[in-house]
Amino acid sequence: MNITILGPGAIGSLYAYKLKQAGHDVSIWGRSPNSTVDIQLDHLPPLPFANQNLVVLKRTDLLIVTLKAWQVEAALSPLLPLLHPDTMILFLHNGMGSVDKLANALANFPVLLGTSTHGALRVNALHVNHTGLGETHIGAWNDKGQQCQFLSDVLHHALSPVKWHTSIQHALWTKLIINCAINPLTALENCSNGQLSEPRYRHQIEQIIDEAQSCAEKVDVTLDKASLKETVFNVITKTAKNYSSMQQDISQQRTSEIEFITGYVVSIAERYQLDIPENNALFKQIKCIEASWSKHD
Ligand code: KPL
Repeated sequence: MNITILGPGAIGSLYAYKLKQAGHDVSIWGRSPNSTVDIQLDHLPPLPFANQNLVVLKRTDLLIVTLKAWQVEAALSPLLPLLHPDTMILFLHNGMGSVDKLANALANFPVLLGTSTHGALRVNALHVNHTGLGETHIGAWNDKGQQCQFLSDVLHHALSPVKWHTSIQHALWTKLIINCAINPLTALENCSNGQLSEPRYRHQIEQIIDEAQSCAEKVDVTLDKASLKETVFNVITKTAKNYSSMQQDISQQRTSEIEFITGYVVSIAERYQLDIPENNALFKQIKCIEASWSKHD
């Protein structure tokens, strides 16, 4: 297949390399001004990828969007008119709501949503390490996307395991709630994921999960509170040494994904008039930090 990765950060580069290794014709669409970019995975030899090539983009069968959620609208909008209408578009990033912002422009493409728990660390612009084996879950966003179940086999062959869901909302909300519980707290406390296993955080984390779960219920996604808590604390243990993406963004004064993580839950709560004080407070605190940078500019 002809595959393009839009936003070759850590996860995007990992997928680019693995798909190319599996025999696909893979190109990237990244920030580099170079027409070819070498990507190295772990200690494997670097592989060359065409970058920002319009001819290649126009004939791409699958576009995998691994940008940060807040970058999606601005980066994807100018590219959509250039794509063949049969191009499958798979969104694979933290957070929810980025696709809703482009709903009209995306309606005629086969669109899929996914979530991945693979650990990937970008050592530098050209080198990525696969730091933790994870899973990828994908499913359709629209009817045309429902016809693309074969994609899970294609991706599974390159970077297993990949699971297909007839309804992806459950998997997306589960990952969203994991991110709501871990990301803002680690950013505010400036700590690793593992530090959240200290008993003093337990009550707050449980509150965050309960509130987010009640929002999921309002949009007909039923999640079990007890197993959600178990899942969140398992992720904290398994990724104990990692620093969450939000901790890294905030500590480096980069815009975080808060709008699409906690902010998404806050927007659902507003719509259904639910009281979610813990998530509201975290949302405001992170937004306040982000706003303080621009004031100093
Ligand atoms: O997805 C993550 C992130 O950092 O964004 C978790 C699961 C919290 C792992 O660090």
